[in-house]
Amino acid sequence: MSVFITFEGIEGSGKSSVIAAIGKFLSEQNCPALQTREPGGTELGQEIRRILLQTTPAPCHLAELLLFAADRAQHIAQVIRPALDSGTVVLSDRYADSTLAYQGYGRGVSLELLSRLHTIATADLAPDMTLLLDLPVQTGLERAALRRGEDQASWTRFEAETLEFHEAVRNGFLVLAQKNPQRFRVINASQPLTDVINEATSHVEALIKLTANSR
Ligand code: Z5A
Repeated sequence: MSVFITFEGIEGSGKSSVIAAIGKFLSEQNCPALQTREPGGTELGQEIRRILLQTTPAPCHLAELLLFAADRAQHIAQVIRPALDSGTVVLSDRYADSTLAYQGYGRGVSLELLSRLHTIATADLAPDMTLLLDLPVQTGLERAALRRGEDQASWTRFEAETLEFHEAVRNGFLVLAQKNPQRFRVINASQPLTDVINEATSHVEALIKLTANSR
């Protein structure tokens, strides 16, 4: 079944854990699903990811934005479109809303410019549903730090950003959800992981049933 679902949220919100659980659930239902991510869902994307997260000095804001757009264009051409065309459910850890939240609300790049670039990079391919895992910034950063064993050297440039930056990103995601209520489902990611997974799975199940019934 051709369904495109994206997972968004701040660092440490639990996206990877939830996607893995939903992928397992769908495979148990014999529903073909592909798990992928941005940046880095292709070979070219892996290179871009390394540049984006590790290179010093950091790219300027415009270069950073264009690298995320290049990663996405390749990801769509090589992975997302072919999977959707073959009737696969695509589960993507981050997509265009991350650009709006991080580069737009976080860095202050014009939302109008982001919208024009989005049209060019994605040909306006929009997700059927976006699950936003929302939680306080401090909790997300603490989880991410715990997972990495407090090893500051392994932190990416984004994790090292100020609390204010991460707050702006979180608020940006919430504004996007408010503006697009039909597409977004906001989940309280402060709950225990099993509860977050159950809530996310029920949204995915509902969308898949709706899509199947509308055919
Ligand atoms: N970025 C951008 O600026 N513009 C763009 O257009 C795009 C991305 C596409 C990619 O980093 C960075 O690129 C990202 C935004 C920027 N930076 N930030 N910040 P990444 O891919 O390396 O990192 P990430 O996307 O933020 O993912 P993550 O760090 O892997 O977090 P996660 O996938 O959301 O969480 P997780 O790995 O599932 O969970 C983190 C830990 O918390 C782990 O130990 C879990 O077991 C634990 N966890 C998860 N949920 C719970 C609950 N509910 N309770 C307790 N513990 C939990």
